[in-house]
Amino acid sequence: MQDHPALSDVTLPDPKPPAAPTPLAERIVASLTYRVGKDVRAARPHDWLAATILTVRDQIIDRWMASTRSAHGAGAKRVYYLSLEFLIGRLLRDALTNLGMNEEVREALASLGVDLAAIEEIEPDAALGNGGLGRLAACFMESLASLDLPAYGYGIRYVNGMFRQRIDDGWQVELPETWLAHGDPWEFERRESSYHIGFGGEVVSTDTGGAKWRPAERVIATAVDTPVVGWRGVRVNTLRLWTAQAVDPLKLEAFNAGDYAAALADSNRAEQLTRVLYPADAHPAGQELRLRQEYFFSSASLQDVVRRHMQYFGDIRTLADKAAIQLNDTHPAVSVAELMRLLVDVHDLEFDEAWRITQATFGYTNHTLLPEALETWPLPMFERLLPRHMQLIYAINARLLREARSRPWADDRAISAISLIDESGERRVRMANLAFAGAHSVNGVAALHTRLMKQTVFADLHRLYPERINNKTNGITPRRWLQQCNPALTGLLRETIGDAFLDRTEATSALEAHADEGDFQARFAAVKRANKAALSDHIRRHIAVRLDPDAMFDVQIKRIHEYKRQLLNIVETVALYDDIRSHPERDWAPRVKIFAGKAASSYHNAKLIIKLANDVARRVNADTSTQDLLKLVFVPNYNVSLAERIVPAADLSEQISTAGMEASGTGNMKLALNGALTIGTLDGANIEIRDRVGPDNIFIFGLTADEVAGRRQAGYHPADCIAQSRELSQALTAIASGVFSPDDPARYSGLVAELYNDDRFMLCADFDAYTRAQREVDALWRTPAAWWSKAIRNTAGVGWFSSDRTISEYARDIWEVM
Ligand code: 26V
Repeated sequence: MQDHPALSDVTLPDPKPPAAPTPLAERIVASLTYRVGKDVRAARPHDWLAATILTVRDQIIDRWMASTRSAHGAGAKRVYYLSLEFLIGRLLRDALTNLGMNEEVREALASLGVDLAAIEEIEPDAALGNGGLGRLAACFMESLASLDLPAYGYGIRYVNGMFRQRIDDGWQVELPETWLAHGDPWEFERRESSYHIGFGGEVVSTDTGGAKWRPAERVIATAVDTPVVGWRGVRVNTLRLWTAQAVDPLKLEAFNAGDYAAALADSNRAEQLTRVLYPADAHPAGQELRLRQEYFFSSASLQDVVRRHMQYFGDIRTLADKAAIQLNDTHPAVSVAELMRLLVDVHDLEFDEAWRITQATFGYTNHTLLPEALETWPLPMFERLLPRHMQLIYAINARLLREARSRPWADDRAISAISLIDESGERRVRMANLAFAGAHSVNGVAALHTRLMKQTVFADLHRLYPERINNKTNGITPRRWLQQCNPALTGLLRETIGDAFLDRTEATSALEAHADEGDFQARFAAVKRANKAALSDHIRRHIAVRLDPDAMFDVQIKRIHEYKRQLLNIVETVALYDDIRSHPERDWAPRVKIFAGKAASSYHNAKLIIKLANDVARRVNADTSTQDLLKLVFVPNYNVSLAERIVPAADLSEQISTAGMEASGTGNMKLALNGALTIGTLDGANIEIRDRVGPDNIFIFGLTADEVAGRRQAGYHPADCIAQSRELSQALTAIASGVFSPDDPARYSGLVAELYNDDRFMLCADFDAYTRAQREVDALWRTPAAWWSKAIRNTAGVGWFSSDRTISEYARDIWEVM
């Protein structure tokens, strides 16, 4: 599958001069002529795309300026969302939907002989993020604008975002992604908004007894702005991404002396900073370039926030009244030290006052409890790169530990857990502790996750500051994840329950009254079938596998990670395959297992799991004895655009992480909103989904988070579970012995051995419960009226998971802007 189809793949009829050009068509032609510089007759699909975007962008600019003016005029407090990832995907359909311009633009283009859907398809998918955390940031930006809250997103304008995934002989191959190949017509470079960012050097003392940092190296950060249009165009906010340049891009002296490498060395070094997104979503790379990226964007963003504050309000001491800065995980946590530096060294505040302002300004969101995903930096590296920040962190730590010591319960163990410096081995700076200490609010992203934060990683900090941790259950924007990706369902809902749900997603609850109406069920099922047929078509064209849209589409789409347990799903598929072959006479429910997702390039087991999915697929899909009953596909290059195709076509949503390990999940919400039933563990937001849709409308199985912890404590022996389950042991034996990998029979022996030996993710403990739940799913599928009743109740029940609701809670409880 290709991210950017070759131009020849997109068939556009010959452009004809418009019969009666609409004013909008005329503007598109003017954009094409004068801004893209192409003649109507010579224009290629990408030219039409650019001309359309530029024309739509013009419609946005007045609102954008009005939004800025109104915030300024009102002296409003602004929200700043700092995130190293914004997984925004394509923007044209998003802008058209929110501006209500879809039909108008479709007609204008049609009058020019251009198909809107075809040019939407060639817009690159802006993948400036890894997975859930980055997509959440994009949904939040859209909801902030929709709720008319003045907000800026700050991040990095990566030249290469998330890698493109190709599947070669079943193996993942990573290719660079080039979303900027044709330029980005949405963006505005703001040359005037640029800042110096320092690295290295030393700290000197000033005559007034203060400290001053003399960096050895400087680069320039320049802002590039993209408008973010809210629902119904109520407001347009700014996504401000930073790009890096050398202070001295061309050293002429070196150039003239013929040393071209030296002449461009600074440029190359600076450009590395914004070259590529780190493509791991759980394993900190620990590389210096990553820390440089984090500081680069934190410093640029904070300098920008402080400059705007001084320009509008003139007094740095009111910063916290006028700015709320949210840290999306620890990636921007160095911002805490950077703001302290700006307040103390540049604005001459006393340390204590600066600390009060810093804490009042920042909020921190945690997105994972996996110990291996918590960022820490080797102290010597940190100090070499950011010597002044290291001093400030020591000073913050002294204050923090003094406060901790005053508590009677604080023994040495508690003190070392609270410290900003991990001294258990080589000394490291703990970014999560820094973010916790520097913020007035620390939130988790689902109720269970927040409870576990209090009990595990942050137990001692929580004891010290019991008011600080709070929950904000994640959400998704219903504009992209219902209206845009599923126009047919949106149309059906509007006819059935009216338009209220377009502005208040909870209003989908009115559907419940129709859940058992045969006629409505038939229409709901027909929408699903059409979406499945469209997905089948896409899959046939891209990976040449034919699917039956009447089979159950069972999907697991997300990053490939052991804790998410794609392996559990694959092993169950193998067991099912065996069972169908042994008992062909039974009334099996025809299924298509659909997988998609990327593995971090260095994550060996995750890549092996992709290969296994493809090995099983090859064998099962070719077996004539199970032909109509079971298919497995791994759809390459999972990204936002592919999710937009799969989500509306899913019948069953696999949310099967080891309980306690998935902070929230947001794909679970998207799939349920589009009428898929969930099969899942009591993990992350699945628990709250069950609460909303009702326990009868979801398939819950397996150990709870507390039971997982209990089993671990008591000593977990996976080999015993395997011995007790004939189905599991047969499936594992088949995989380990090379049934699916005859070309390399030992390929999976190590993977299976790990399950016998430690099974870190308790696949074996949950296997039988999972299989039973799957057979209940089959039984339900065979009674369509019962299935559709439950599917409808899912769409009806999950409106609460709108990111509008989530953002309203942040606005009220953390940012105090609502
Ligand atoms: C960590 C690192 C470590 C350094 C290298 C790059 C990198 C990138 C991301 C992360 C943290 C990953 C945390 C994450 O993505 N969490 C997901 O956040 C979602 C939104 O809250 C949530 O729904 C998922 O359950 C959670 O896994």
